[in-house]
Amino acid sequence: SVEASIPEPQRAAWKKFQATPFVTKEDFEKEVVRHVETTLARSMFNCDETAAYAAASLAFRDRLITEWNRTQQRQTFADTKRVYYLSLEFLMGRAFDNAMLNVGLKNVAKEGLSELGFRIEDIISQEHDAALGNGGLGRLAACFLDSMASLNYPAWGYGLRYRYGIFKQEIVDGYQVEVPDYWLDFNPWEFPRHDIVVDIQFYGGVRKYQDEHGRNIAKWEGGEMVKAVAYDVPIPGYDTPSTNNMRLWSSKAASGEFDFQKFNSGDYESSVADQQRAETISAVLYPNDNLDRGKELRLKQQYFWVAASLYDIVRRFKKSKRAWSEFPDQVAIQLNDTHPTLATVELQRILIDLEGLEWDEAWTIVTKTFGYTNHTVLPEALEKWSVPLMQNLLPRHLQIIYEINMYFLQSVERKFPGDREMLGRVSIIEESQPKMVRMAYLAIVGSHKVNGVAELHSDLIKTTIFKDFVKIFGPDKFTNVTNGITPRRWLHQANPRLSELIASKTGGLGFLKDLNILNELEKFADDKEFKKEWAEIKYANKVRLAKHIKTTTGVTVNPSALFDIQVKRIHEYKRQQMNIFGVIHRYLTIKAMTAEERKKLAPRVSIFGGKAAPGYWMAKTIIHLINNVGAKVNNDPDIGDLLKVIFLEDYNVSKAEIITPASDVSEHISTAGTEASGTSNMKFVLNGGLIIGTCDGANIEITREIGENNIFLFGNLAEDVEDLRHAHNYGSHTLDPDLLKVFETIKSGTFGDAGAFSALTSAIEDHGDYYLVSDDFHSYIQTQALVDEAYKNQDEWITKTILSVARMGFFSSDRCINEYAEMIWNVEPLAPEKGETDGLGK
Ligand code: F58
Repeated sequence: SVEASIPEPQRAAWKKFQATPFVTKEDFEKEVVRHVETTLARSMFNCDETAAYAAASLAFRDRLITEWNRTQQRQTFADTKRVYYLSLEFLMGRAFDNAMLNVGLKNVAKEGLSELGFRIEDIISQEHDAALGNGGLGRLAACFLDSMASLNYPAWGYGLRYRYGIFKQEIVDGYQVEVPDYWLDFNPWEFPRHDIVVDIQFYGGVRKYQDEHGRNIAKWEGGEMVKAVAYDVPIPGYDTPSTNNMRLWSSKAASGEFDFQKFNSGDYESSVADQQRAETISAVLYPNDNLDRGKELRLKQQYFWVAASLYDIVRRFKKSKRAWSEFPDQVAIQLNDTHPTLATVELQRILIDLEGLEWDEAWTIVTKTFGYTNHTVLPEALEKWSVPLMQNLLPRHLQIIYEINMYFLQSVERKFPGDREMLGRVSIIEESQPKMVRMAYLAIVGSHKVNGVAELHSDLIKTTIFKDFVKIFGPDKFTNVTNGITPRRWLHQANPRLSELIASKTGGLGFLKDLNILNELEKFADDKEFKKEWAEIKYANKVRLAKHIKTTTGVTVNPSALFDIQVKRIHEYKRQQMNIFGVIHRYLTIKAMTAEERKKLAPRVSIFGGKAAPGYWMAKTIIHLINNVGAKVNNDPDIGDLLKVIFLEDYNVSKAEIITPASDVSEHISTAGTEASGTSNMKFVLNGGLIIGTCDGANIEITREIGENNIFLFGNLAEDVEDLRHAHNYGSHTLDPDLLKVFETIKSGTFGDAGAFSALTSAIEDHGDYYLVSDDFHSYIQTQALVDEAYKNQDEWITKTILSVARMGFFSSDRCINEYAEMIWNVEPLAPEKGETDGLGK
């Protein structure tokens, strides 16, 4: 047992003085005051909200540590298989509220803080978001950590501790301006592990020789060393003592403070510069969403993080003294997209170069260990690395990649003799100028399972980008795991009143652990009293967002208007341009209406939010247009409340928690076949909003679950996209007349300098309309009219939203994680021992 590890004579003392987590309000307050007065060295007379946040979160942190240590010990002693989720991004958002809710002590904290003179909401809002991600991929990783801990899986997240997360977005004169996000001033949720340090090598060369037994040896020598220092972040499960670990690596110069030789020879500046250069590796998150730029520093980040994580995983495995062949029985590693693909090569290198295994034996272990998740079919997002770049930075890895490719192509040759074209198509090395390593192909070859993130997407990868690999490996290697979201953050935390109402009708908060319980709400879909409360909660959430809009933009919006929201990264494929063109169309329509006609119209607030990659000019132009349309429409006295256009600055996780519960409709309108899944679609529906969307990503499965009467679908289907594009380029391409009117208005200067937006219109008029905005515009406008009509019948509308929520159980990330565990990882939960829940306050 765990206890047996402490020698008998000392055990009693350790047990007697073991840390006991607080449970009562009094004990919580005592901890807060202690942290204010000692840890923070402040007195009660100058304890402001920042200090109160610091002290309260330290109190919770102490509590988490105890459970975290126990969880780690339990896993070590049970010696079970662990899963390691490798992700360059974890978009965690705030931790304090989540910790209070997951531990089940938010009310205790609320009352305690109140007695000390603080409102809990003010304290929660002191926390800086942990924004170590771009968008959906990073947030998915965060939801997965929550689910893995809540379901008691022995799981670790491994990532990078960026000093700067995703930039802060400011809107100046309608333009996006990026401001660095330095978030580490005070972060109580991380623990530096200065004792867990890994040396990471770059550059240098490979020496090949035969040892005294005549074996061929490859030795990677010379080059540079950088240190990876571990920072650990506890991940509390909901309603369980299980507290998992997220380990983030930070880079540091290997030579300690600085190079003393250089220092002594008088070259002080350059010795400091060396140190700076090492620290650059983990300095900044690359802000591109769905675009691969191929920068050397990015490859350095990837190898740095992968090598440190694998060293750690292998070290942990070696402690168990098992045979190498048992590695895949103890370790499952999931590659969150291709960013960590070098891990397959690194493990092979460790096994053959450092541990002396034969190639085949090693490669069997590698492929049994890894699984790969694909998140995109967009060609510009598929990662490739130039061979010369890799040759320089990671010479030994490149050799191993070539060898992997050679054995792989030999096996293809055996299966499809004489098919030279196939060999060229599937080769991990692209024969371009310069040659490129195709990371997705390497990930497929190095894994035993490859999954997409929604049914349509998983089908598409099998029939398009990875078609040949299905022929080579057979269809069973490819599977689907439809994405999910954690109901703890995206319902309970973001929408406490709705959560409470649901709890009151379904016998408590059990639905947060088994989201299918929401089904019980179906019987209230026509219940008058229930519907009234339901509608009141939606209204209150809209009032909250309206306040936020007022304080951040100065614009007054009417909470009774239909709130139409599109928040996500700005990208042409997500088609925010189509949305704003639709808004302009609405504006023109209203302008042309009589007073009588206007009375019948449902007032609407069109809300946008999202960041553009700093180098993505077209996306920035879309933001500019939205803001200029807002400036015009919102100040047009002829329009009044009938239409307002809002761009919310700096969309992030904590803002999403205010925005998501406040939608009447949200927009998920990507060109069919481009959005792998989408996850905000799930969040909006779970919070009682309807959606307008295309037949793309998870929209399709959402429709299947909630029923097609409860969703506004429109537009061309994925299967027709290719032909349409072909027709644009080689046939006649007549644009939608309503869209042309919108373009005329833009070009006339109604929304300011017409020239500023010419790229947007000309992408459609002159450059083939790749994203089919014109093809879908008519159907979009018509469907928006259906939304207007439907909204007028509030009674039916509310019924639709209740039925939808009732049927959203499938989209819990718990379901999703259980599928990964069963189909890909082959890991079992490790439930806490009986009695271990003692001290958990519930
Ligand atoms: C997103 N990808 C997909 N990538 O676009 C979305 O449909 C899906 O729901 C989500 O993953 C989760 O599966 C995404 O967010 C990135 O941001 C990458 C960041 C690193 C560079 C390449 C894009």
